[in-house]
Amino acid sequence: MKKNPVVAVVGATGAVGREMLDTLVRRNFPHAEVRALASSRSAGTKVEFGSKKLTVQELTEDSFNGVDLALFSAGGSTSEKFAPCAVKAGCVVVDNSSAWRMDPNVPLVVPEVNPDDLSWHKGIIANPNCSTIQMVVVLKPLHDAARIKRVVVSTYQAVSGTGQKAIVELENQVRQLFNGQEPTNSVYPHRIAFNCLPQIDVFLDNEYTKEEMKMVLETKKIMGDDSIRVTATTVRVPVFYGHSESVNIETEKKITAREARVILAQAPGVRVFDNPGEKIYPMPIVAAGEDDTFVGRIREDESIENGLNMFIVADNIRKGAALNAVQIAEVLLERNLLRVS
Ligand code: NAP
Ligand code: 3JM
Repeated sequence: MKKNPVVAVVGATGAVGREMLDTLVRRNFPHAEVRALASSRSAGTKVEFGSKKLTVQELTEDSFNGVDLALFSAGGSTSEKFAPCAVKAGCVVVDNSSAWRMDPNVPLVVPEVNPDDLSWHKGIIANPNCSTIQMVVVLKPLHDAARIKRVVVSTYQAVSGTGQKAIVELENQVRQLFNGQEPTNSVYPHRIAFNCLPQIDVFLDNEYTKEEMKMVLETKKIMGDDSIRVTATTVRVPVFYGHSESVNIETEKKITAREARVILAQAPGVRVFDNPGEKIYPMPIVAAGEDDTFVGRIREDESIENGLNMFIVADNIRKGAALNAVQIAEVLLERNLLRVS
């Protein structure tokens, strides 16, 4: 593509959509025009785009005429319905929902890990789940060095992962509790303030949640290795921004904690934040508002022959969603892949 692309942000009024617009500005993404799309509820309202304001338009089947690139973050059902319309109109879609992630015709991409999968896209590219993204940027270099056989992960996920309404629910509950009132909930099945919920997304027939199975299946697809065994427990915690993960890996080859730190220090998008003597380790308050994925508490698992434990934290709205999507768009542009073949 020689001219700058016309870009549409679908879900532009949401937690991820607003960050998409900010990320396009911050990274100076080349564009001829940017359109902000959302539901009829917010049509006519304004969203910020750098120093400008964009008027939100209602998403319809005709929204993609003349659009080259659409960044979707308006939920799975909107993606299922409208991403094919966008592709039909000649637009390349980067979709943030889980709707297309496991479709064998759709690449699932983290640019630091598997950018070459973009070459076979057929119009839709899926952005992985937030918890999966931050885990694989750290696991890939370790896998290349020592081959990971098994991963055991437990997550501590921020409410912003659920969207704007969940951010407001946590704020309200904290205020209600401090005022001696009974907290009310509508987004989560239980109180989230001063609590932890071991349920993210719906329960499946195997008794895991859908969020847990996203981590299992997406990790294998992105790493291009079905032999890696993954098991996950995903938990929502009363944190506004930043997902945390306790990750245990078992490797084929021995790798010391010191070697892992050296490897990860050179890994793109990863910041080793690991100095226990100085009480330096990743935390949501460290990663929020940052682009990098932070890794620390790296130590050898003394219960097995070849294993490591680590703690991984990233901004779920940035690397977990908007930033990864814009990085995908940057590679598409660089490699002249912003076209539907
Ligand atoms: P949010 O704050 O609730 O925002 C939802 C956005 O979708 C709003 O802009 C809303 O527009 C729009 N929308 C909802 N229904 C629509 C419809 N029928 N037609 C057009 N627009 C519609 O949620 P969020 O946190 O930004 O997340 C949005 C989606 O992104 C999630 O559902 C999820 O699929 C995905 N996501 C992915 C990751 C990841 O891990 N990669 C992380 C977070 C979210 P209105 O203002 O008009 O209601
Ligand atoms: C719907 O933190 C989270 O809840 C995960 C983000 C998310 C997703 C996702 O990306 O998997 C929130 C709501 C979805 C989805 O599309 O399934």
